[in-house]
Amino acid sequence: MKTYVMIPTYNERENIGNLIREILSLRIPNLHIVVVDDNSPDRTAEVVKNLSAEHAEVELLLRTTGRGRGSAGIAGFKYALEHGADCVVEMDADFSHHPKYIPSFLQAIQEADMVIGSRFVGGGKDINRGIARRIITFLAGIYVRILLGLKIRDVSSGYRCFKRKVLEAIELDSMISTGPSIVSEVFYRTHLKGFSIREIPIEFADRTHGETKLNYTILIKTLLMVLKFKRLNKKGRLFKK
Ligand SMILES: Nc1nc2c(ncn2[C@@H]2O[C@H](COP(=O)(O)OP(=O)(O)O)[C@@H](O)[C@H]2O)c(=O)[nH]1
Ligand SMILES: [Mg+2]
Repeated sequence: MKTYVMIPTYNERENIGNLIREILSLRIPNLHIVVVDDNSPDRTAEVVKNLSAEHAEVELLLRTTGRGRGSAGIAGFKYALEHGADCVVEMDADFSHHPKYIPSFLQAIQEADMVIGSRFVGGGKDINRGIARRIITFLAGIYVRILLGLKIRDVSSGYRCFKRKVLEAIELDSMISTGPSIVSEVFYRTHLKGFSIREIPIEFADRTHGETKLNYTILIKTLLMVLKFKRLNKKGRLFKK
């Protein structure tokens, strides 16, 4: 099974090298890593390029026009599909998503179409994060779950694993998210297409290096985007095919 770990990055120079090394140390057969960097001013891409010279399975997708967590994620998924991935793991670069869980994802994906790393199932945890951020996650989660009718608990988790057929079916080309709302849009599309989704517990840690790209403006925009997917779907226009 050819697996791609897809990591979008923006100013993650302090994290990405260690993260890649930890993933490689898991020694998972036929595992590739693609880092999708939006030409970060801190030269994250340089670190990735240097590592890819030593390790053929480390690949860099450098985007020089436009920036966004959503468009980067879509580009990364497409890259993995074009390069023959049977399975794709998506994760953040900041160690909030610890790579030690990758083997559990690959195990669980044998029996589900999509697997989510979840803070809110038995054994999962949200550690070291401030109370304000936790409350926001909780309230935004209720909003997204109710609005989109999702059955999963951790609807803002960007640590997840997909079978190829899911990424082929959700129509990456008709996705409307350019920013972080991609996390919900992917859940919604996967749910609407009827795929099986399984949650496995993870301990989510706050980043210790670098800065979050999330702020209140982005948060509000993200929540409004969720209304937009819902409306598009009601009109039968979320999927084009
Ligand atoms: N390529 C790319 N990656 C991004 C962008 N914004 C955020 N990311 C990455 O997406 C992941 C999650 O972002 P982060 O700032 O940690 O968001 P938070 O975890 O919600 O606070 C990290 O790996 C970021 O480097 C972007 O505009 N472009
Ligand atoms: Mg983060």
